[in-house]
Amino acid sequence: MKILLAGLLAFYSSLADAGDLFIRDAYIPPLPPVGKVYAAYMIISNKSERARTLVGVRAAAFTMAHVHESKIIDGVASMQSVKALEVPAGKSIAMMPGRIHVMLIKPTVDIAAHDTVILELMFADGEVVSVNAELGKIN
Ligand SMILES: [Cu+2]
Repeated sequence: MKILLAGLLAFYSSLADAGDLFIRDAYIPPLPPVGKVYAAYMIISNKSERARTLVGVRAAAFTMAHVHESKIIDGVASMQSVKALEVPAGKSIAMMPGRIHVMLIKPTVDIAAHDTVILELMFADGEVVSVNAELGKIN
């Protein structure tokens, strides 16, 4: 039920090829009140017959948004920027804690638990897909 509801909350808009990219289960875990850096997670499904490439994310509620990948190098946790994230044809990519995520830096507005943050995912072919991510929601 929870997953179905999350799927319904995600809405879809695009400039082209409507209906072949689906984003679901988008959420932003809660942080302590002093936190200025958040992470968003979601599942991106590509139902089309060609690979699609995520090249950036916009979020009006934050100063910056970047796609990152968490890695452990020589026992030290670090993050690398992901300039192009390919979603193969017919496949899904799951962003999740400790792996790929959208880093959201410095809110531009006061945000509180259960607020909805709109993320715009930009793909290499010019398509932009919007998704609602609820703050403080744990799937
Ligand atoms: Cu990060």
